[in-house]
Amino acid sequence: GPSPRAHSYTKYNTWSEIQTWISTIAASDASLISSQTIGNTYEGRPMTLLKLGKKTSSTKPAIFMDCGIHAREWITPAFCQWFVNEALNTYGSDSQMTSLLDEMDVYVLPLFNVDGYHYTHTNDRMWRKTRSRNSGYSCVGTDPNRNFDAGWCTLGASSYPCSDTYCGSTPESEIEVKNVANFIRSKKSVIKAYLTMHSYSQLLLFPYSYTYDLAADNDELMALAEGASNALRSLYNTRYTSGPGATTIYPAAGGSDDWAYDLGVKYSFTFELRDTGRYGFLLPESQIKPTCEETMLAVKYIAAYVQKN
Ligand code: ING
Ligand code: ZN
Repeated sequence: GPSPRAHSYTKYNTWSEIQTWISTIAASDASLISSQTIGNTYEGRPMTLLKLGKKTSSTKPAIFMDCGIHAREWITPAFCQWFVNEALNTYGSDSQMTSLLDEMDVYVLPLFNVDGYHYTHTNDRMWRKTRSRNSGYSCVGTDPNRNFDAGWCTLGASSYPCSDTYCGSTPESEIEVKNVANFIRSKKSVIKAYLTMHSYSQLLLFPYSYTYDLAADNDELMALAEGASNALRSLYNTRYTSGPGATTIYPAAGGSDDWAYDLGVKYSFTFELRDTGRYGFLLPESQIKPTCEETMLAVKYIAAYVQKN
C-alpha cells in the first residue's frame, strides 16, 4: 500500500488528516498516551479525546484543553496538535513536561466542532457554528460557545437561529456541547483546569463573561493570566491582554469557561490566539510555528501553577 507521509504540524490539516494523526499518535506510546471517543457529532463524526500522562495505578489530577470549538479558528486545532506532539517529544528531556505528565493527566480534544471545521474546508471558510438543523428555519447551526449552561442566552447571545451567536434551542442542545459537558462532569473531581482555545485577539480571558460580576477567584486568576501572558511574550514579544471576559472582550453568556468555572473547575481560561486583526481567522501558515511555540509557554506556565496548587 502507499507509505504514510509524516504529519505536518506547520500547515492547516483537514479533518481527515487530523483523524489519521489522532489514530497514529494515540498508538505511538501506550505508557504516555491513549484515546477515547466521547461521542459523535451531529453529522455522525467521532469526537476523539487524547489523554496524555504517564500511566500509573492511581488517579491523577487533570487538565482539560479543547481546540476548534469555533470552526473558522484554524490556528487552534493546529495548536492542540502541536501541544500533543511537543508533550510526547519533550517528556523525559524537559523537566517541567516530565514532571507535569508524571503527576497529572492532560486531556486534549484537538477538534471540538468537527462538522463545522469540515464545512470550513469544503464550503465556507468563515463558518463558526455547529451544523445542526434548526426546525422552522433554513439557517443552520448553533454557536457552541453560547450553548453551555452558564447564564444561558441572557447576554451577548442571540435566540435567532440565523445569528452567528445563536444560543441554541436549549442549553446543551448541541450534541458536541453535551458530549464535552458530560465528559467534564464525569471527571469533575479530577479536572483542576479547563483551557479552551479560540482566535483571534491575543487575549487571555477568565470568568465571567455572562455577568459583569467578578469571579470569587478573580485576583488569583488575573495574576495567573498575567504570569502566563508574560511567559508568552518572552519569546517573540507578542502582547496579550488579560482579564474577565465580560469587560475584556464583550459580555457573552453560555461560554464553556464560565460553565466549567461554575461547575468547580477553578482554573478556567479562554485563550484568544494570534493575531489582532491583520489576518484574523486567516492567519498564514507561516505563523503556525511561532504562535504554537509562544502559546506552549503560556499553557506550561498555567499547568505548572495548577500542578503545585
Ligand atoms: N471569542 C469568544 C466567543 O465565543 C468568549 C469570546 C469567551 C465568549 C468566553 C464567551 C466566553 O465569542 C471568539 N473569538 O470566539
Ligand atoms: Zn471562538
